[in-house]
Amino acid sequence: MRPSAALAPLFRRPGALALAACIAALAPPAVTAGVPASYATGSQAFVAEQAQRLGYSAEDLATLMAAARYRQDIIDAMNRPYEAKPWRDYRRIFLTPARIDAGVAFRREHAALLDKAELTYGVPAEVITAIVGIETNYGANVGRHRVLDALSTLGFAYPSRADFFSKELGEFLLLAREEQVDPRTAVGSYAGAVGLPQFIPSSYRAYAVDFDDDGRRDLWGSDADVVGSVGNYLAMHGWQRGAPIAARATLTDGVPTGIPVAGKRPALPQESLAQLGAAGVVPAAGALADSPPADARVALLELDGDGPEYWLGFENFYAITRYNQSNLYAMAVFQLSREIAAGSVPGPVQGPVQDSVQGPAQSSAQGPALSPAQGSGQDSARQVADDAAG
Ligand SMILES: [Ca+2]
Repeated sequence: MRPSAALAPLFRRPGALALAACIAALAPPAVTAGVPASYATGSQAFVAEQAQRLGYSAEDLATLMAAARYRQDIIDAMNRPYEAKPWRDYRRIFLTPARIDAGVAFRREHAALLDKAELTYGVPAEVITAIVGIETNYGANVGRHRVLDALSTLGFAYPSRADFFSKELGEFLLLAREEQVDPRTAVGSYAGAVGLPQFIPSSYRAYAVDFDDDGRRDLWGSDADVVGSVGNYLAMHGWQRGAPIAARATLTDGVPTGIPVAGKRPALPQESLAQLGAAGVVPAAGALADSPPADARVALLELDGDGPEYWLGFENFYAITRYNQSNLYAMAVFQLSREIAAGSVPGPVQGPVQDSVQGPAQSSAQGPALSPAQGSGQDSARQVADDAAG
């Protein structure tokens, strides 16, 4: 909604701006071409129902929400089925020489922080690095959408997940106050994930840590907070210090019957290594540096690489899927982490680097960023491509 020419001069005065926005917001919903009616009615209902809980006066929240804009391109991005890609394509997007090299550089540049996070949370430095690398290309693409626009658009005009995103909008407003972030200017992905590690607001509030002890949790501007928060997130979602993540599986008797085989959707590791061994499924020779105990829990995975690939996903693999609920995502993190480790440390690393880079080199700056850490319990989380870098 743009001011008319007659009103425009008023808008140069700050006080008048707030007053005019407030009046506009309290008026009946305006019908704007291309904007679903639910957007305005949803926004008004949000103000009426949530202002008190969020610690706003109705007038102040209405003024803020009047600054939000419906964005059709955000709806379009949500509807692009990126998770439908097979593993062989997904892998080529994320396991590029550029992304590996930048990961080795990030690992080196932030060695002290990453080592401290590994000590604190038990999550290997290269795993934290790989997550930041896949989420935002190490901060090169933290998203270019206003969070206020993204979460209001999805909260009020994306019916299949409106409840989830309107709740995240509330979380964002609380977060903005708690961390002294301007809700009018904060940017993130089209799905409202923010900062280098792409935390959705509820995850930010629950799991981000102030790893540089400056009194704020800043996932946009503090490398320390970014690194510590990724480690804490995984630790809080079941990461086991020193335990394996995944290993290529050898099937001595073909695909076993009676053992569930997961595809792209995360599966709790429920079988023991001993049970799988009895069914002819064992870790590939050399895939693990140390033999895990026979009662270690694993899930058998089948990914569509160049032909079917079978993998064992341990508890730590499942923990990565709590960050982004896709086995493709977790496998990309795992393999990128191994490449980064191999490029960072002279001498042997744990096990061979599996399925190293294939396909032509691709500028990782043009690679899509994933959707956010969706928090636990969101089984419809999406891994969709952001529409462009920057
Ligand atoms: Ca901090």
